[in-house]
Amino acid sequence: MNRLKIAIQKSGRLSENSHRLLEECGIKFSNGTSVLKTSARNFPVDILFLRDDDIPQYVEQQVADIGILGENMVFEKNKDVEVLEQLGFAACRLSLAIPREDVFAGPEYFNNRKIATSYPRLLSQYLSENNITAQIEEISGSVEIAPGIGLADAVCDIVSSGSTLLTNGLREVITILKSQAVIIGNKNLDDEKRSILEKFLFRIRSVKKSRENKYILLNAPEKAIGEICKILPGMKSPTILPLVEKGWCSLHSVVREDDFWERIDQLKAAGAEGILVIPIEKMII
Ligand code: PRT
Ligand code: ZN
Repeated sequence: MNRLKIAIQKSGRLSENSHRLLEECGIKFSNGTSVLKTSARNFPVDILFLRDDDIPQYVEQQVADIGILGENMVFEKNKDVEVLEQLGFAACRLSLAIPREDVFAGPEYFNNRKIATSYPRLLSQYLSENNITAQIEEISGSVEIAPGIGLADAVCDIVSSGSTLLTNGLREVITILKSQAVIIGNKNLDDEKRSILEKFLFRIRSVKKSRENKYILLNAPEKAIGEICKILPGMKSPTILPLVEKGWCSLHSVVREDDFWERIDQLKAAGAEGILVIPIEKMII
């Protein structure tokens, strides 16, 4: 039987979340540190452990059918693959940074300067879109030390908290790209692999939805229910059960993680009591 080959990063910032995602999708596999490939026990997929830089090319050539990696790398490598789903982890940005004490008045700063980066394609695209002529110094790691050792005037590198730039005396001035982890796929999968992929993506979307939502239970006086239902639209409409205490009921619904605290304040103001909020393991809609 055909098996879908999934490439994930062997070791690095994406590995743990990639493993967790597969596990939460119910895909069970063993993972020795030295193996390059393993087969899932309960789903028709094989998992390849690779360097993230190689994943776009391997997916284009169908050494792997799909892969999990950062959008930054997908756009830098510019291979003929399709982005299938954003995964919401490994958030970061590709930014230009300059020595902290330099005055910065706009992108013209970079004219005739040397910029160190591991992202020459994305940087040169940005420079030409902004009519800047700069010299790109391509290096594969520790980009942030380049100005300090006299290799370049500025850097174009991945930033997340900003502390690496700070400790190297640099200041972020322009964000070129915002990135998160995504799934990419080969464009020519056969029907059997497409059908495995659809099942896999369905599971991923259920996992993502469950992460974005919480299950909420609360008690409220019957007369407050109308108001509370307006605050909690839920998946369809909330479940309402009578309590032993007359005039009171229990209400169950689903609330989005991102506006959760605001809703809680509104619920309390509307008369809700004994509010319980519970994580959702899977959410199938
Ligand atoms: O060995 P392999 O080639 O597989 O891994 P790698 O070393 O090339 O990549 P890795 O594991 O460092 O990063 C993999 C992916 O994680 C990247 O392509 C991004 O999509 C994403 N990601 C998220 C990051 C960061 N956050 C990040 N902070 N990638 C790199 N960094 C580095 C950055 O290069 C800089 O050195 O962290 C430093 C900045 O971090 P802050 O928090 O100090 O700003
Ligand atoms: Zn890499």
